[in-house]
Amino acid sequence: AGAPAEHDAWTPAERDAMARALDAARLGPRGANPLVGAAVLIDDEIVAVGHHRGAGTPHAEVDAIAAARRAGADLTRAQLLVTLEPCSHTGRTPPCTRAILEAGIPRVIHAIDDPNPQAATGAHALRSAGVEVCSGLLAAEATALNARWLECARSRRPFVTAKTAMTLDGRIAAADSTSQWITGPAARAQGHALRARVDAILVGSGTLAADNPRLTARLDGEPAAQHSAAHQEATQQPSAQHPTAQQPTPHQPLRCVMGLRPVPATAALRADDNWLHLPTRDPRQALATLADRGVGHVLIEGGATVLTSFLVADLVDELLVHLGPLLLGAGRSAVGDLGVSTLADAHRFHPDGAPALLGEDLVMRYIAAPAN
Ligand code: AOF
Ligand code: ZN
Repeated sequence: AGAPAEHDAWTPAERDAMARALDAARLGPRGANPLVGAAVLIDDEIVAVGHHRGAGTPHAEVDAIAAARRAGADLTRAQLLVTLEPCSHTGRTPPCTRAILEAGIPRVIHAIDDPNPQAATGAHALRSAGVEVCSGLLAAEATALNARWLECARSRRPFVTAKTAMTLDGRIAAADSTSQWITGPAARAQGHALRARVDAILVGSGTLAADNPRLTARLDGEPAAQHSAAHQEATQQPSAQHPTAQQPTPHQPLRCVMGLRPVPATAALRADDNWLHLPTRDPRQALATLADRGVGHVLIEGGATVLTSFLVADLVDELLVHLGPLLLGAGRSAVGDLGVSTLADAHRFHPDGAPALLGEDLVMRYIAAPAN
């Protein structure tokens, strides 16, 4: 959608501004939407920076334009640098092209085109309205930043986050199936906050049978459903530190069970109609069904069988590891056989930001390398 631009057509100030936009993009959470940042440049000076904070929140362009207005900038003299082509569609938020035109911004530089067919005509729309549009600045960096999201958009599948809470030696339950709790209240509360940010949450039918999880996002202190504690990561309780009463009801993800076992009539997840049984062991098929249901971001919460099947198919885009400070030496491993017999075949991930200490637990975020 963008016109090709010469490598050395960019000024140092434009380069710096796009680099700042990329840094800002990294502040957002990964998920159904890409990480996107934007910077406003006037007379070689960056007057404002903005970024996207996840599906349903304002896009980076709108965030940066608002910041520039607060700074009193004259946008009719500005260049807007964006790490992704501005969208032209009304999704969860209005089109960025409209915000750019209303602000009177005369020139836009975007790093890469948007592969989402709904959003992708932004550059064309802006040009038709008389805005100068260029693309390609720091394109490799912008592509790397959202490599897995770009793949999801091209193959029309949801973005997949997998979360697992394990001991220092990679166990999710002891030999007798006890697993409560491997991680403390602060890390578990973060897990519930994550549930409220995704469109769907998925567990295997084995975990359902063992744990009878509710799979709801709970930000208050209400107790979890009864369960045998086999796969604690599917049933984590909210933090006792969070007050019970005043919390609003969080957004509830579609609750999904994958696998060939039927869902028992007494399953806690049948509490309302917002659930789905995916009678397959094939992760691709499960994701295709979820995409048809409009799911853009799914959270895999276990157990090890389901997690392993997604890992084997290279369908885990983001991996969240909650590491509790304990050892078991035996018990159930977080991940099963991946068919790897030599180190060169290991599934590799890249750290996505710095690890965090939540209570006594280490919380680490990894992003998968681009698929070949
Ligand atoms: C932009 N700037 O900061 C982002 C864009 O559901 P919506 O309304 O948030 O739209 C999501 C789509 O918009 C997403 O799939 C991608 O194509 C584009 N994301 N576009 O102009 C942004 N995050
Ligand atoms: Zn947009």
